[in-house]
Amino acid sequence: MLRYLTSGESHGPQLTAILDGLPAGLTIDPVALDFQMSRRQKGYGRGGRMKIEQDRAEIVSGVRHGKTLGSPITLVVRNKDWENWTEIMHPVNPLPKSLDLRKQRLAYDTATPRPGHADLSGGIKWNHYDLRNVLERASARETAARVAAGSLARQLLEYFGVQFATHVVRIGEVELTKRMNLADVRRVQEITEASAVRCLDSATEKKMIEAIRQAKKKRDSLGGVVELIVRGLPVSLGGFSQWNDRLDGRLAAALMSLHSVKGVEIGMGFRAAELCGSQVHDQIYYAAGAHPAKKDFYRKTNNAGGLEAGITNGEDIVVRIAGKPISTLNQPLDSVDVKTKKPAKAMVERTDNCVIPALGVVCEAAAALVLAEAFLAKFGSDNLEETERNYRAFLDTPY
Ligand code: EPS
Repeated sequence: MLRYLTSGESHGPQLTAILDGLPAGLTIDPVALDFQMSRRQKGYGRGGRMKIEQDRAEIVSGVRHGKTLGSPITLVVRNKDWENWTEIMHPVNPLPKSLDLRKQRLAYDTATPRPGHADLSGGIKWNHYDLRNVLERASARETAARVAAGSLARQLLEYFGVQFATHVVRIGEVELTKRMNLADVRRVQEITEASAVRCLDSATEKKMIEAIRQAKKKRDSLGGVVELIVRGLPVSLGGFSQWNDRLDGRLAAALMSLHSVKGVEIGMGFRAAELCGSQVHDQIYYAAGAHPAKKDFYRKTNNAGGLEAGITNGEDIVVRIAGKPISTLNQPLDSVDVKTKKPAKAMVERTDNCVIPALGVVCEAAAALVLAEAFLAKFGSDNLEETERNYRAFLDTPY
């Protein structure tokens, strides 16, 4: 079973991820790991924090001389900003009485919850009136730890030829309407990497940048939609015997659990509800020897998004993920002071205007963790030789 935990506050000393269940013998590429960490930091619309951090994931357990041991892998991402927050966030030392004014504001002025964020429900749940006690862990900074763990799961799947890409298809009202060629995943990766908003079409990219610029000018935030593509998974991962065997459900849950995500659509998604069955279902064809990972069956359409009845069918996994606008606003919305119960404007924190380009990177990591789990459940997870032997045997066994 591949599982992981993360810990750490946004402005604490570090974030930590523990990933348990990767097979022994996988060569870890630390450069590829840090590449994923840096991708998450980019994108037009990111705020001041990303100028401070240069995220790196340090491996402190579970890997020896570059190879996984089969024991839990611990990854540490240090928060550079911790230096500026040591007094406010120190795990043990009491808060000093004399703080400069800026620090006082950060330390005490956190009683007015931001609509849309975790502040109010978290405050009530844990009985905190200093809402910094809630927001520090609720922060999307946690996704840095998830990307660290996810990029190791990704390295496992990449070893078996699986490819991941995401591209931004909407920022606010600006939508990518042009049909893009997604035949070459590497090309999709290259183009999105070179785009400030990870969009495949340069004309749409310009409009997206302008929309974010306008939102920033109005001290507002913008959400959007990203599309995830995972190519190269074999047919038959997942299951349907029980509700939580279903890979579509597990994938949707992993993506839905990401900060700011409000919607997940697999394949045709909601549109399938409007059409007749003959327009929706992907017809089945066969070409002997052409597609070993699909047992030579293939489809000419992919409305199912690579998943039927909770199982991979060997076509690309295609998922669209909708993220709401960031809920920290520089023009604060109405709120209530949780101590005095008097009307007040929501607290203002340093913030991003749009994180949708970064959301795509995080979705790739979250998906990799779930899909690697399903892959290892089928082919074995003790050591890579065994996983590979089982995988090759599956490909070679005729159906
Ligand atoms: C984030 C770090 C945070 C925010 C953002 C994500 O840094 P700070 O709070 O110090 O400015 O930029 O957090 C949120 C969007 C949120 O709602 O909590 C990061 O590393 O991704």
